[in-house]
Amino acid sequence: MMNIGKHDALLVVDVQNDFLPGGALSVAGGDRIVPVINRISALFTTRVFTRDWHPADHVSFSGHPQFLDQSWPPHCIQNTWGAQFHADLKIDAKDRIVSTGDNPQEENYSSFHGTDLEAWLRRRDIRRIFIAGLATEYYVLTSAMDGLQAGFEVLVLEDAVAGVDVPPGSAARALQKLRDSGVHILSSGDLLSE
Ligand code: VGL
Ligand code: ZN
Repeated sequence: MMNIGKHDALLVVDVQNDFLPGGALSVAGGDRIVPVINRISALFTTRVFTRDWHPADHVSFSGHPQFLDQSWPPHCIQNTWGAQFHADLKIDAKDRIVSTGDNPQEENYSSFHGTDLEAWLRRRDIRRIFIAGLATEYYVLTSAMDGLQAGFEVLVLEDAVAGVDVPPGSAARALQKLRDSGVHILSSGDLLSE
C-alpha cells in the first residue's frame, strides 16, 4: 500500500496510436496498459502526458526500419492520427502535455531533454515521479534515469509499461537496469490496494 500525495506526479509516456496495435511502431501489449493507467490516474493531482512529436523528416526514420535506435518506421508525425493519444486515455484539461522529438536532426528518448519538465515539477514541489507508458527500453528507461539524475525518487509501474523488445529480452533488461540504478519497480496493485 502506498499513499499518493501532493509531492507525487504521474508521468505517462507516449501512449500514442503509432505505438499501439494498428500503429506504425506498434508495441506488443501496448493497449493492455491503457485501462491500468486510467485507473491509477485518478490517484494523482499532478499528471504529465508526454508525446513523441516528430517532424516528417526526422533523422530516426528509415525506409527499411530495424526497429532499433535510429532505425524506426516513420511514426508520431506532428498533427497526424499516429501522434494522437489513444482515444481511451483519460486526459484532463488541467493535465500537462509535453512534446519531445521535434528536432529533425536529433534522436532523444527522454521526457526531460529539451523540455521544461524538471523545472515544472520542481515548481510544484514534486519529489516522487511514477512512470507509466511506452516504450520500456526507450522513453520509459531514459526518462526514469534522467529523473533520478535530477534528484527525484522514481518509480516505474511494471504493469503499466510495455516495450518494443527487439531483440527479445531488451525490455526486461531495461527494467533490470532501472532496478540496479535505484528505481523502484512496482505494480498498479501496490497503489490501488490498501
Ligand atoms: C519511442 C522509439 C522511437 C518511445 C519513440 O516513445 O519510447 N521509441 N520513438
Ligand atoms: Zn520516435
